[in-house]
Amino acid sequence: MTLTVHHLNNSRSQRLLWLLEELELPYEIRFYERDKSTMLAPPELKKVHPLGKSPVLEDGAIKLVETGAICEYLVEKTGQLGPADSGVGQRRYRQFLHYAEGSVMPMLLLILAMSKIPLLGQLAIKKVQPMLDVHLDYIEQELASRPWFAGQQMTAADIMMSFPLEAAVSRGGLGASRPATMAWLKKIHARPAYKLALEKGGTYDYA
Ligand SMILES: N[C@@H](CCC(=O)N[C@@H](CS)C(=O)NCC(=O)O)C(=O)O
Repeated sequence: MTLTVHHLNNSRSQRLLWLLEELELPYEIRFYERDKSTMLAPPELKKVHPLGKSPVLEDGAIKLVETGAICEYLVEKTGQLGPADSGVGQRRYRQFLHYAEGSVMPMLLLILAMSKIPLLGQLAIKKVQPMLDVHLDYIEQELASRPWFAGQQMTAADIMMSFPLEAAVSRGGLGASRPATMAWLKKIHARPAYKLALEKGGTYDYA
């Protein structure tokens, strides 16, 4: 059964394409374009799922949302890109799989929303930035001590962490002062599967 990804341009769903390329699974993409003024997904995505968000993965009769849950589903289905060990590696894997959307993305979304509000928005960003910095410092510390988020091997947790860290470069002040994180970003961007996913997914301003 071919998998179908409902993919919004320039969005978090790029991660799912990368995951599928790493897993070498066949899939087809249905493309959706953001509204140029609001940047929101087009209404057709609501016909696929009531949330109208991307990604949505269809696997036969199964329809899934939430990138982290989709990662877990595909890791379980293929037996690949999960943690290499059942102890500390597994705990780190689970933590970072959820941490990406649960803790880091909310800060970046706040910054994005505030950046659209003249003057007051800039003041609000000054409050949020130190909160994001705590996360970026923690991530830097973690990546300075091992090559991948879960341990010695790349897992789906790295794929989950890609979008928040790419977004943090574009709007969260992530840069040369956090060399381990920047080296990790360079490493993921060099992966053939990452590049293939970029070719297939269309516009993506974060790579
Ligand atoms: N936590 C969800 C977030 C889904 C989400 O918000 N997707 C964004 C893409 S960056 C979206 O569809 N935005 C369009 C909209 O809100 O209209 C996940 O990780 O899948």
